[in-house]
Amino acid sequence: MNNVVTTQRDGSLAIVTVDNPPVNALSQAVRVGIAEAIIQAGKDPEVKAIVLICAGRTFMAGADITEFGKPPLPPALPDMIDVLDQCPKLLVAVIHGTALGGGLETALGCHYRCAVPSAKLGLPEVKLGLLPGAGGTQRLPRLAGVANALEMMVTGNPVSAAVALERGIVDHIVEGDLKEGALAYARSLLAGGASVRRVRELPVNTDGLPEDFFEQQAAGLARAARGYFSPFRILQCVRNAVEMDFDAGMAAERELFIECLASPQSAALRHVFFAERQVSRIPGLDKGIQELPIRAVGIVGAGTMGGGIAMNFVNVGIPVHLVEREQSALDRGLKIIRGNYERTMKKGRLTAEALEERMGLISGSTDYADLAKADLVIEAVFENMALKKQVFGELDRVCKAGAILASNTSTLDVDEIAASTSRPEFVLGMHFFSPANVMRLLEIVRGEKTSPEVLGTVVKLAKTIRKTGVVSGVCFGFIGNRMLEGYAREVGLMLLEGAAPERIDAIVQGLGFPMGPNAMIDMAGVDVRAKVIGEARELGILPADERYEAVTLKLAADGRFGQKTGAGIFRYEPGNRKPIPDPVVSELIAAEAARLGVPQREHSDEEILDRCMLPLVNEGSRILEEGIAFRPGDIDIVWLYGYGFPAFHGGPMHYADTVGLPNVLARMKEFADRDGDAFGYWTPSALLEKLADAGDNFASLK
Ligand code: 3H9
Repeated sequence: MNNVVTTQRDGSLAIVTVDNPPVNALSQAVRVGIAEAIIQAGKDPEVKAIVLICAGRTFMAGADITEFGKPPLPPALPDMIDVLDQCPKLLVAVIHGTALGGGLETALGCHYRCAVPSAKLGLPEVKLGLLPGAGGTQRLPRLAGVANALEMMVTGNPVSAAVALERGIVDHIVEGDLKEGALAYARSLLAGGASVRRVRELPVNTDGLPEDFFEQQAAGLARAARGYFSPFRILQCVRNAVEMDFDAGMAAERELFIECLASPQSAALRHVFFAERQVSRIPGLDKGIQELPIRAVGIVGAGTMGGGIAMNFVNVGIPVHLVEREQSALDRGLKIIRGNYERTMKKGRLTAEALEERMGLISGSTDYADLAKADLVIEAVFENMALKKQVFGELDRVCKAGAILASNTSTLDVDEIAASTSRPEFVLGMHFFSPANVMRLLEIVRGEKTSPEVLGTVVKLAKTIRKTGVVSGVCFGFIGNRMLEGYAREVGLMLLEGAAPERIDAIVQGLGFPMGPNAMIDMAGVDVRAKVIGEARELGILPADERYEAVTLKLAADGRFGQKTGAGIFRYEPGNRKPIPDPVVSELIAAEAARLGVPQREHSDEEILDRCMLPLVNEGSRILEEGIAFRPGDIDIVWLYGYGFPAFHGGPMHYADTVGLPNVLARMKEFADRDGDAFGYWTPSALLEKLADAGDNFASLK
């Protein structure tokens, strides 16, 4: 017997236990162990029924993702599940924690399933660019019905034990002790004369399914899963379950699974899975550090940002006190927060009681002294260094010793801000993205003097408020906005050269971004962008290039601030966010180009895409080189969750690896040769050159 799967006997029951921490992933050792244990117990004349159960915090959470992309190790999961399916003894899966992917498929290969009320069951393979490849696409429709099964597989979202019971995915809910309850259930099945029941032998029920069900679903996916590969293969598999016999459906599932596994999308999404889990590991941060308790939060500034930030905390039960300069601004801020919650309530996602409970956790005043008891204060005032320093000076005066003071600055020097207090070790940046109650990303900016306890506390806090926290060093714009500069610069230059904004946006969207760069600036505010450029110029970090963001600056000067004023790079109909090309802007751009003497040219689609993406890669590489980001994956996560970089391309650094670093360099050189490189726009980062020369890629830096 192997050391991750063991068998015990309890009367006529065999108990097969999987113990493969942390999540009982179905590694080769587990597959071998389960298959052997079931064959053994199946042959034992004294065993009447077998219970398959897991130790630790969860049932099997799926195939072992670390094995993907490596040569297959026998037995394949579908073969192991065949062994379960064919077992001559009654076989019961006992589910606690999460039965996910191959884990749920293993349970579906058993003859009965029971689960504790807190269990969650799902087939999340789609999130890894895969499809359930161990019979899930054929077995789940037989138990849960075609529509329910398809929905679970294309969204990848799990269902609760109660829903699973209602849909026939589990047969029984175990109350009380997991093992005792499961054994009692197995005994009751035996006592009731239950026989082996193989899911493969059940019919697929198509009652009530519209005739054009699959066509309708395909049309829905074309909208909801634009650019994705595996959801369409999942649909095909479910259709096969209806139209083919079980074995043929299984064979087709296998083929399509292998196709998904080999797809670049799956490689990208698996990279994202691991990168997401790595961001909270901070090199050099001692595991034993004492995190500070955060029981009360203060926020300075009750504008859109401050209000959005407040919602994150009260959503998880942490009270917030807001401080504004004027009572009227505070009242306005509180009204906006209530309005946001009311909208959620109208959508049925929040009860009236929960709304009042959350609002009850928010207080406000115009007096800094009311922040004296806060464990953490986040400053969310206007992006201006002098103002921020003044706020931090005030906070230093009123806040208790040991309170963490954070700035929500999106670009400014956190060390300079920290220096305006007597406690720089308690100061850091917490850069939320707008809308702060919705966007998942939080850039955590560690100052030169930020203490490990403070950093560790905020990294953990990010998880508590359900954000993905990525740590950045101090530099203008940190990870995300610093990289945005080169991207925006090239977009601005291409506009001056005569590329239409809607064309640039369409090409970037073609890669899978939800919106193009021009629409994004209109949404964020042309004035906001112009202000950032102004500040960067003041700090002397912009090139002496008159063309730099000339279009944005001109639009801002003309009062075209973007969506909020109904006109920016595009124009907008009242109440509609759809960008509409505006001839006025074409004229404005042409006039700017003439004024600056920018020659007009034709751009290929490829050039537009490369000039948008390669500056991201080059700046990302510099950010790594300088130690601003710890890992390429951290940069990818910033761009995925902060800027809508398509997950199926894995983020800018993973994207560069797939393009090939020598190709990235060659293309940059082409632009430099053609246009000159007076301002260093196409000067490659030393790290990029080093990796390319060595035949390495960013992934090798992990
Ligand atoms: C599949 O099953 C394909 C089949 O259909 C067909 C095959 C032929 N493998 O998330 P956490 C690690 S595809 C390997 O922080 P939580 C994870 O990296 C699979 N490792 O904990 C982390 O490691 P570390 C379908 C895995 O409590 C540690 O476990 N299944 C796997 O927040 C803890 O993870 C899925 O997609 C794995 N499958 O959440 C489920 N899963 O500590 C993926 C986790 O070194 N997993 N690890 O960083 C999850 O959704 C969450 O991990 C889970 C726990 C909800 C289970």
